[in-house]
Amino acid sequence: MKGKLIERILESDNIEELHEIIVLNNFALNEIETKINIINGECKLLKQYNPIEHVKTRVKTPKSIVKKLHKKGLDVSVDNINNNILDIAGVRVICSFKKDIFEVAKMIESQNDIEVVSVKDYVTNPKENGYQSYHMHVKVPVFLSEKTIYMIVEIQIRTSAMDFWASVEHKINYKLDNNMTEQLKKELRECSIEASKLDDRMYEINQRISKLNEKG
Ligand code: 0O2
Repeated sequence: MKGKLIERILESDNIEELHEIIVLNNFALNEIETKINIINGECKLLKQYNPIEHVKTRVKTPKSIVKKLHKKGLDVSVDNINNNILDIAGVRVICSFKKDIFEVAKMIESQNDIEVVSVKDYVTNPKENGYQSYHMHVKVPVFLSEKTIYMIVEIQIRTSAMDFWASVEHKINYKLDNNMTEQLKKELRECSIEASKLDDRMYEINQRISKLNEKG
């Protein structure tokens, strides 16, 4: 039954185009994942330090593409997908500490063949609901046998604590169909502040240990 929903919505001619979009986005994800793994490996080699805990990738499902188009008030068409859905290819980079988020972002930005298209810094300015993460849309070259194409990938960079908050909030929102009570929203905002304090405290402990190691 997989794919039935999108087949019903898109004309059959467009199904192949959609399949192509998904395959190309998978290629783009592979390119960017390799770059991020090299950045992490290089940091370990030069600084004996891994800023990245782990990396998760995903390609948006057709169902979720359709949902996002509806949310934006757009019809389902290949043009609308290409022009308005910039996170079909998504990478989530989980860092140990807040400061690593900005360092990793800078290292991604400085790659010669990557163009940063937009940035949303929800770490410095968390969203009203408490969501924290650093978002980048980047243009990545994908080298095909006869041409090079440029694909957009969304990179979300955050700490483990931010990731924990976001994944629980996402599940709650899904279960409640985006109808959270004011009380629940307030508690989640408080949890986000707690998560941020935990990040600061863990960083401070880590700094103390590093200084001790330097001395001894
Ligand atoms: P999913 O299911 O994770 O893919 P845009 O993508 O720029 O057109 P938007 O929503 O303005 O649309 O962009 P934004 O704010 O950068 O958010 C993009 C993605 O960030 C979302 O994708 C989520 O993954 C994540 N995100 C943003 N806000 C929240 C939030 O309040 N809570 C949680 N848990 N995640 C958030 P999708 O497609 O909405 O969802």
